[in-house]
Amino acid sequence: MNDDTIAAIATAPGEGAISIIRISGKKAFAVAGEIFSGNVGSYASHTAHLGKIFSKAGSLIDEVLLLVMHEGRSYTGEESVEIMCHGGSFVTQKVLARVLEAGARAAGPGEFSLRAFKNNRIDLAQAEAVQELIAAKNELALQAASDQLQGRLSILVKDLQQRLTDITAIIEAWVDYPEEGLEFASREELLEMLVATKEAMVKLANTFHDGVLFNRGSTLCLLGAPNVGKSSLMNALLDQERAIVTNIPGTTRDTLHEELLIEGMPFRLFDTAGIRETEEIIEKEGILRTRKAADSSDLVLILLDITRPLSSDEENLLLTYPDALIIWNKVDLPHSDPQIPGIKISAKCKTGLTTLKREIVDRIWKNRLPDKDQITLTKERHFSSLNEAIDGVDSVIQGFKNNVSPEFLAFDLRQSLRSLSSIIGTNVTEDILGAIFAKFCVGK
Ligand SMILES: Nc1nc2c(ncn2[C@@H]2O[C@H](COP(=O)(O)OP(=O)(O)OP(=O)(O)O)[C@@H](O)[C@H]2O)c(=O)[nH]1
Ligand SMILES: [Mg+2]
Repeated sequence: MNDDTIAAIATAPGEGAISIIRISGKKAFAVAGEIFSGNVGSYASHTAHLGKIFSKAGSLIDEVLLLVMHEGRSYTGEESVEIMCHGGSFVTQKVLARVLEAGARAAGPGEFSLRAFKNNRIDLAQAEAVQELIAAKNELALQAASDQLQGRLSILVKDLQQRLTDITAIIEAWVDYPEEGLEFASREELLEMLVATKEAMVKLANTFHDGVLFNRGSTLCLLGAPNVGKSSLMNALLDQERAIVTNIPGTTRDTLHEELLIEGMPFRLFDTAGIRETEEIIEKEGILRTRKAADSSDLVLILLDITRPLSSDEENLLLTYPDALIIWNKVDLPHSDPQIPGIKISAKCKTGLTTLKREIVDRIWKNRLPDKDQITLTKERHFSSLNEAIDGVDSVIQGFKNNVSPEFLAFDLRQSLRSLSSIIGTNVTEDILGAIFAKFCVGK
């Protein structure tokens, strides 16, 4: 499959200043040479050349800049050419059509990255990081993706692999040379090595929760009685008139959500229908949805009206969500001291919001603000492979304590090693590869 030459538009669709058509494979120079005015085969690697692209009939399609990369020195590891043409979608399509006519095949999603992986330019975790880097929407997600792309996760995984391989070697020595085997390590030493390796694996697995939050954002759910100012607060936090605000209780009927960054951290904020006893059918459904949103969120924010005493509905709400962050709204109006402690704000006048934001970030991230040196797992696939590996090591530790025969222990360890390897791709089937790269963009 790696024998043919592939091509695709590598830039986003639509109009732009320039578009890039990427060609990779054994015949990349020949293909480009056939449609370009210069002698592509004679160019040094990593040089750019101004010239013209012609149609088969010889008419001019576009003036372009052509970048040449020799085999072994490109993203895919193959002979590659990038054609920078004018960024109209019609002209870009025409250049691509010309490239295909000259003998390249249209690349599928992620096919360039798949080739980079198959040619050992990057491992699987790094290839996946490319896509995450493209999708990153905040500093943390970007940092995690770029760490992975730099191979920092891979280095960690390889280190774990090495440790398990060493342990397996010792256990297999016991199988093969029951007499001398114990010279390599005592049972106690081996158990210590196993436990330490497992701990390092668990430490990495524990970063996954953060990794998910980096990409998806922590969910915040605004709860409260009708008219306390939930939608006003949502708008104030977003700094835009997103939700409808009126003085009619029961204005918000459905849950709506928006993404926002608070102190650089990603969040997803839900505004909900105010909670109260009602027989009205739409409002009832809205309240059901409110409860659903609240139950699945990372932090519930209960909004109360400081100008009036708590209602019984509100008291129930406070009991149902004892961990909620309590916010007293409408401090701009005359009021007496609040009945219970909470953050005081005015959604209308936008006061108290800085304190509120600080508290939200603290509640979610306190004591676990990402450490710059810690690698964060961000992919479900990596997390589940790592967990399989941990389970394997765990059963070896148990087996060890129960004097299970070394053959079985070695078998379990090999299984664990396979799971670990699949993270960086030394042990994955074509099916899995296909599924991973299918999620990439065409041209990447
Ligand atoms: N004075 C004052 N009025 C506010 C404040 N926040 C909201 N309001 C007013 O309170 C009324 C209700 O505000 P909303 O934001 O729609 O309240 P809600 O909690 O979303 O209400 P429902 O969607 O009906 O549950 C509107 O008239 C707002 O202008 C505030 O901080 N001060
Ligand atoms: Mg509302």
